[in-house]
Amino acid sequence: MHSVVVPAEPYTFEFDPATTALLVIDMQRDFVYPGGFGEALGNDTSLLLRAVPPTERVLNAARAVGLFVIHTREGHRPDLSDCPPSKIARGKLKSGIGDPGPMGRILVRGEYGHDIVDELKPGPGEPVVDKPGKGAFYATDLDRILQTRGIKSLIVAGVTAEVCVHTTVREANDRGYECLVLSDCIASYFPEFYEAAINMIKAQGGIFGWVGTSEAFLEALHAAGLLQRTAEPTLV
Ligand code: C5J
Repeated sequence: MHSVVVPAEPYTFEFDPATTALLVIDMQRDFVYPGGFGEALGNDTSLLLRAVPPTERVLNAARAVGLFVIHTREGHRPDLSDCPPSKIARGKLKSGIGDPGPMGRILVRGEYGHDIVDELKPGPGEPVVDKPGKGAFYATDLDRILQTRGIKSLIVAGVTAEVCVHTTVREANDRGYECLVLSDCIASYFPEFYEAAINMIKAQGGIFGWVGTSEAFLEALHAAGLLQRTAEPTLV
């Protein structure tokens, strides 16, 4: 068994790659890209977009060392039969769930905007869990997939910090998974919610889990001898 030790808060996070998965939450075009549903709601998507490059580095490293990778997407069946009427009505939006949006029907499976951003496209053998709620364990087979693989720890990236990431980390924690949330790989449209989300995870001795950075995570993989150091292209 390899043990990887990542400097984190509130204290070091230790994991065995054989029983650890990278969980990439809802990195969907409609939330992250300019011109999508998120922006149509008046949000600044650049705050989300900046989590993409570090997540891409972590995803590439996870693939290189053989970590199990799993992606989630928030969305519904085209007939919306899995969407509570309360969710459709919430916000009294002019264009909401199921309506035509800038990138296809909003939060509907199969639509362009519902799919994962190009940079973080799921690879072969990486399950994509479609979830109707905010938490990735609610009404999905995520727990079954993780249990079948013997997964005990989760490295977490995704959006948004205070909604789907937080709900999922709380659900995971209650199910006994140890979560390391990578602070630069999660994001929110609201800086104050981002800060609070991070602080809530690591408070009280890590009440929901640990918080670290992508750099610390990658460095830990190097230090454990699992990842080769490659020269980064330098700007001249
Ligand atoms: C996610 C949302 N993925 N903010 N959804 O966080 O509604």
